[in-house]
Amino acid sequence: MQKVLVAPSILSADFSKLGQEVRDAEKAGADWIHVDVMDGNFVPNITIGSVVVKSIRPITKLPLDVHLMIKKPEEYIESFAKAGSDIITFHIEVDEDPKEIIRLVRYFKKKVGVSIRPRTELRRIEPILNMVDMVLIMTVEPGFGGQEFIFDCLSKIGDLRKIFKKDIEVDGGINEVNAVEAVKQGANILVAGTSVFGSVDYAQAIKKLRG
Ligand code: S6P
Ligand code: MG
Repeated sequence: MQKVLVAPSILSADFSKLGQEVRDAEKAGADWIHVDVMDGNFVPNITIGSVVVKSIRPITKLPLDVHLMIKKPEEYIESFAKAGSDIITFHIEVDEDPKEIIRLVRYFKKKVGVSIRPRTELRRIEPILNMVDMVLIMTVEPGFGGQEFIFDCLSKIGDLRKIFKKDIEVDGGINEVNAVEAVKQGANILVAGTSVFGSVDYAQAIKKLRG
């Protein structure tokens, strides 16, 4: 069976000591570091820009998994790529040409992911599935950490796994209970904000998520 990867989301970390939080997550066994980029436009919150990616890049060897919840992602891909992102994921709902966004991410030799919100149907991404490395299935409405996992999204993971053999990442409200269900459906990467950075023992939290 494929190893389940855990990607702690720094959105739930203590930003006053972000470097240390990233080091602690790596030491605790994290596989990737997940970076949530929000623009106050695509989602009702503003978070992290490419300067933050650049500043944590030398802190860790782990892949930086950048989740762009922004309109016009094509205008920011170059700066996030040059800042040291390893995987760049955009949302299909931004209604730009997905093939152009993918082409741009590939131009900078980065892995590319596409993400869908809980109410977006899988058929929206079907035409580009053969062009991406990863699909990120949102299990909360994007905008804020610490929300409740939406169980209705589970069947979408299973449906996708039947037709997509590469990475399936789930993001939003992931905890040790629903992680088991998501993995059963075929997810192999778990993003976890609150359940890792909100815990007292990051290593224990990551271990429990892996099941
Ligand atoms: C969307 C959300 C996710 C993050 C999240 C996970 O609103 O912000 O994209 O990756 O921070 O955090 P949590 O607390 O739901 O595990
Ligand atoms: Mg995210």
